[in-house]
Amino acid sequence: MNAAASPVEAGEVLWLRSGEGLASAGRREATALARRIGLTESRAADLALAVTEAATNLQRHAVDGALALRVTAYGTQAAVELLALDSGPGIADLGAALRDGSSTAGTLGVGLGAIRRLADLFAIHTLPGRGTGLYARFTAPAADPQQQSPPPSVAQVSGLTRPISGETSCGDTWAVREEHPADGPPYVLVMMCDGLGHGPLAARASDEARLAFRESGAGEPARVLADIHTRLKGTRGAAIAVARVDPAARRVALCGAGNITSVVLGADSRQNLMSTPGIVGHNITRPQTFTADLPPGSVLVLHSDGLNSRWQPAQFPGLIAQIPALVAAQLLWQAGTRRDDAGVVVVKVPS
Ligand SMILES: [Mn+2]
Repeated sequence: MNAAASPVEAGEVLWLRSGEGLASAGRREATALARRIGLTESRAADLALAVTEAATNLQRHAVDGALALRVTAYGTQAAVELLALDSGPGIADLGAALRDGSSTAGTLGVGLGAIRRLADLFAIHTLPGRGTGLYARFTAPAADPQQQSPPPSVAQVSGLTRPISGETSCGDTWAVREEHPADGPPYVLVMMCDGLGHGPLAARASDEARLAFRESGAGEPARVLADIHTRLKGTRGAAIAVARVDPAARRVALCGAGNITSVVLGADSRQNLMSTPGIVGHNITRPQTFTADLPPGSVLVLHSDGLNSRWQPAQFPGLIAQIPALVAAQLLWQAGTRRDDAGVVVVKVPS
């Protein structure tokens, strides 16, 4: 498996909030997803066990919490991804919690060693007093071993969305397109989209935006945004930012309209990239493209207004060293509101 490869766009995310029956609901959903992507019986059982451990942890020890489950594809391989997120108390000694058999009775962290051992890819980030994010990936066997694997990814990209409380469809979405042109270095295009309002009509606008993003042949963010604008006429419209990341040059160029927050995030710095006012699909006047450096170790973060934009890097020590899926999840959980759809996408260029 190519761990660097990125899923191409947002898929359906199953959110299960902590409460009675979390473990059994989680197992049931995980088993259905495992079947959908053709995990072997024994790997499906491993996934179910990991879900049980994560759910039990949340139920017993965490303040508020949720599991998120989804299917993604990395290169040609499908995977089930499990996220467990909570609002505290955090894990004081992560090293001890990850060692199986260590005495962690009564603390958050029982079973973490087991989840790490079972998963194909595991990551965890904890904020003392404020919460823990856990990520585990279970990858299906390649569908066709003869199939040519795609060129290695030049950037890691992942995101996460969560609908407003009480809704199942989400108007926030993200997508990625990696290009390997014959006449130049490879680059990555990424889109963050917030369909206006929420519910099915917002989701429809963001579905159209994903299609337009995928089908646009353009390589410049402003051109891609213009193509999406054309496609979104007749929908509710959306706030959208499109970024182009050139890994070799470590540069990002971004063009956005409407309220999307775009940040180059360093260990103790954040640089905002501006979007212009407007509604994609209705009125965008002279969208501008802004550029910035992506220094080694930094990540690019794009998110909707379902997250409070006033978060600071100092509130998330160590987070940017994590994989993009976990960076997105922690930001969404810690800065997100349940009163709006929320969405984040994160791009990381390997150092
Ligand atoms: Mn919104």
